[in-house]
Amino acid sequence: MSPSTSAPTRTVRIASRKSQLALVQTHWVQEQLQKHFPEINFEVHTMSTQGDKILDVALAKIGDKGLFTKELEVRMLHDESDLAVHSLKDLPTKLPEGLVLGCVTERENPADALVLHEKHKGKQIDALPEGAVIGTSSLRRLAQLRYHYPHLEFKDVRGNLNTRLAKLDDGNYDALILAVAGLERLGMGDRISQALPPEISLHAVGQGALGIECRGGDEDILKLLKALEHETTAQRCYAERAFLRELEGGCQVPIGVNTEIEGDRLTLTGMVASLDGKRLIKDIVSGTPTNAEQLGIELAQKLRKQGAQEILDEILAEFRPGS
Ligand code: DPM
Repeated sequence: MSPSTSAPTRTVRIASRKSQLALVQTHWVQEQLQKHFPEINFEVHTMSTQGDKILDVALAKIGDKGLFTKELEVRMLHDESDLAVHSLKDLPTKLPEGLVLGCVTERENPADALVLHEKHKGKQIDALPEGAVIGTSSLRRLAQLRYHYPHLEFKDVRGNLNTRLAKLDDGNYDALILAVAGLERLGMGDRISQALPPEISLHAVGQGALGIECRGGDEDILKLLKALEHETTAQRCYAERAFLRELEGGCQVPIGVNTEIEGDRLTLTGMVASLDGKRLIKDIVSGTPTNAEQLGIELAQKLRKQGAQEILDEILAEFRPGS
C-alpha cells in the first residue's frame, strides 16, 4: 500500500514502570489492545517511580500516596502518555484530578501465597515451627498472620521478586508471603507451597487485577479500554476500592478483603487488624453487583462501628512520614 492512500497510523502511548512484573503486565495489555485494534500503533514508554528507587526503607514508613504511580500520572497529565498500566492494588483509591480508572482487567487468583525455604518443603503454614521467620513488607499480611499464628516471627523484605526469592533461598527467612498472581505472571508459580485461604489471609483491595488509568476526558482512549474491561472483576474491585476509600486507608494498611459474585449477589468480606495481631475486626455484606460501591461503603461503616477507625488511627500515628 502506498503511503498516500493509507490513513496516517495513530499511535497510543502506554506508560509503565520498569520492573519485570510491570513490563509483563504492560506488554500483555499492549498485545490485547493490538489484537482488538490492529490499525493503531501501541507504544510502551518505561520509567522508574519513587517506589522503585527507595528500596532500603520499609514501605509503610514512606507513606503510600501513589508511590508506584505518580511519575506515570504526571506523564498522562502532560499529554506525554495516553494510558498507564498498574497492578490495581498499587493504584490509590483517590486519583489525581483529571485522571480516571478507565478499565479493570480480568482478575487472576487474588490469594496470598506461602513460599517456603527448601528445608520446610511440603509444609503448610500451620506446620511452621515456633520462631520461624516470615518475610513480608505488607502490614496486612503481617497483622493477619500474627493474629492466627502468634508463634511466628516477622521480618521486613524489599526488592523485586527475584531478589526476595534469593534472600529466602540464602536462609534469611523460613518463608515469604507473596501474591499468587505476581508469581504466576512471572512464571514462578511452582514456588507456591500454599495459596492461603481467605480464612487465614484476606487479600489486598484489587489484588490480582490490572487497572488501566487514563485522562478522564479522553473518550477515544476510554473507548479502546472498554475492550479489555472484565465486568464482574470490575464490580468486585469497585466494591473493594469503595471499602478502602471509605476507611481512608492507603495501599499500606492492614486492611484485607474477599469478594464473590454468584448470580446477582455480590458478597464482600473485609477486615482491619492491629499490627500486633491482637485485634482483628471482620464483617461481611452482600447485595446486587450494580450496587458495588454502596456495599463497600456499608461494610466500612459496619467495621467502623466495631472499632476499626481506632486501629487505623493508631497505625497512622505510628507511620506518619517523618515520625
Ligand atoms: C501493595 C502491597 C504489596 C504490593 C501491600 C499488600 C506487597 C508488599 C510486600 C499495595 N503492593 O498487599 O498488603 O509484600 O512487600 C505488589 C505485588 C503485586 C502488585 C507483589 C505482592 C503483584 C500482584 C498483583 C506489591 N503489587 O503482593 O506480592 O498485581 O495484584
